[in-house]
Amino acid sequence: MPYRDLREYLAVLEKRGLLCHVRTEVDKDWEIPAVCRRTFQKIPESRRPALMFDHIKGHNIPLVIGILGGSRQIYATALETEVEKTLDKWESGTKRPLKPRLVESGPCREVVYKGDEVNFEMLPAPIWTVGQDPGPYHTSPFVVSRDPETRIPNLGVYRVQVKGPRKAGLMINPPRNMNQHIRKNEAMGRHTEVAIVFGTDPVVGLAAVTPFPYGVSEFEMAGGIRGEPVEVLRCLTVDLEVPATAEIVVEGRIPCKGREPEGPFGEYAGYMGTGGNHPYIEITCITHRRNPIYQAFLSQMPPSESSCIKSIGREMVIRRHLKENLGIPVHDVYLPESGGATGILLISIKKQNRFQPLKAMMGAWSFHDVFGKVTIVVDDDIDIRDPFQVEWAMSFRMQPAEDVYVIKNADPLTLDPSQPRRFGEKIEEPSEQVSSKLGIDATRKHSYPALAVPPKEHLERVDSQWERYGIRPIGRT
Ligand SMILES: Cc1cc2nc3c(=O)[nH]c(=O)nc-3n(C[C@H](O)[C@H](O)[C@H](O)COP(=O)(O)O)c2cc1C
Ligand SMILES: [Mn+2]
Repeated sequence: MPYRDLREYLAVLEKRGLLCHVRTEVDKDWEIPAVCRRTFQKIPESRRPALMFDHIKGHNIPLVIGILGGSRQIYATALETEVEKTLDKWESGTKRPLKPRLVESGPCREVVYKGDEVNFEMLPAPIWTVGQDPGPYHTSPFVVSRDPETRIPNLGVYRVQVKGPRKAGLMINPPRNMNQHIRKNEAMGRHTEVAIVFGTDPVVGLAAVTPFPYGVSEFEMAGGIRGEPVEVLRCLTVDLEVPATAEIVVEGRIPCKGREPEGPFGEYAGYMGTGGNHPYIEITCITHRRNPIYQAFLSQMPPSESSCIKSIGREMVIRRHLKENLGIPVHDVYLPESGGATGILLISIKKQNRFQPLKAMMGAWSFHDVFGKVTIVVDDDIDIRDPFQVEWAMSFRMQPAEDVYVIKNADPLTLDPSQPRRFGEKIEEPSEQVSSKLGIDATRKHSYPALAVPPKEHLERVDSQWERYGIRPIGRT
């Protein structure tokens, strides 16, 4: 049975020992980011819990973080599967989309504020990079908007700056789906309606950070993965639908062509991301459940929750594009967290001809969203999730003069500070950036000598009688 809402999911995390309560009172504006950073640095990924800050100074709403991507085990729990089956669950679920079910009422509307009663600052959004971010930011807003022609909704996570009791700022990178809604509306002289959702059943959140092609509804994808439609409720002041069991819903409108300074913000690449002129939201209504729970994602320097939750969905969509649209025999796709699940892309293929490695790179580079500034293609006997094996392939299956491709004038990885500054020092708009790509074909180009390892049967014989040799790792008896 899929989780009905965030609360059911948190109860499962708690039961499995994957959620740790921080019961002492904490300050959201310096302490929460520092505690989270230390949790990610001090505790190895496989043993890292999600966190619930029960008492936040000056607020009566608790904050949960790491609940979707504190670790791969937590991520798998969110998808109701096991770590090894995560990709399969994505693959099969998204092939059977389910339309959301419209309902008449839902707990997300237990408390309603409209007009002058609206106070966006009631939510405990932290200041994440203290001394550098201009103020509090929401890092886990599931932002809903819709195409004005097709009416197909889109759900994406775009950072939201708190700008006052009824005002918020948004930063949407150029390749993102929601830009098309704003662009289409502005071409008709219209504002864009928006709903920001916090705290849902976990699949909705994971779908929101995944770059499905334009026109694909993340609600339908989430329904497919859950095996049951997402129940949605019509908003009160905008023509949009939101998950009926959400913890908190903020409704508003982005004025036509309205832009205001936003940022800078400490970003997923591990550096401060530039500020600029970006759309803003005039908030019209806030509704929430009684005793709502507020969700945040840990972003900033990888490893982070952001790099974990982005990597798996992105790997799935890239793999699907290469395999199903381009017919490349892809074995595995991996976006390491060190590259913020963006900068470095590894692809293994069961190569059928010499052209496929370059085709795989170009295929990945021409996806609508931008990944793989450095893209490495290897044969399918290399485990791309093991850096040692990738380095071995790079060492002995690749010739720099033959197998390296550098492409200029590629679309930028927004927020990558290494990009050249073509228009002077200060970048006002992400569209002023430009990137280049490095592709490395580390597959075998001709027949290879035999591997220099003992014969398989000898290794198997040794394995079967390993105890007999009495060899133990140092430090253990
Ligand atoms: C914690 C976190 C913060 C994010 N912030 C932004 C952001 O501020 N702007 C942006 O364009 N994408 C941001 N993203 C990435 C988008 O959520 C992601 O690319 C998603 O696919 C966007 O939805 P779309 O493909 O429907 O546009 C963020 C992702 C995460 C996990
Ligand atoms: Mn989308």
